Amino acid sequence: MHRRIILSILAATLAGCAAGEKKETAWVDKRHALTGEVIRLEEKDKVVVVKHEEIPDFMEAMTMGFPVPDAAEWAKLKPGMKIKATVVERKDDFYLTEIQETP
Ligand SMILES: [Cu+2]
Repeated sequence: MHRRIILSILAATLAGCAAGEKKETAWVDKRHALTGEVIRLEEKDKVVVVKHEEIPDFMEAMTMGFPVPDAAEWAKLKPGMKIKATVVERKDDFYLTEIQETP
């Protein structure tokens, strides 16, 4: 009986802490415009390696990999392709979407 009450209090306290923590670290995904060129495709991981221009407030110009979660977008990518896309920056990772080929 007591044990159950104590467990309930503990659960309520933990839930309170978790809610508080969530509020403090509330994250809103950020979207950044990317311009670059596809260098290669890492098929197994669905990662496209892009030589991209500077992305203001996010990163300088470099060559790096971006996960592409959308299968239809992935299927269109080819090495040498010039692209514009959106990098979605999440709390712990990022991915590439809204990929468009540019001339
Ligand atoms: Cu980069």
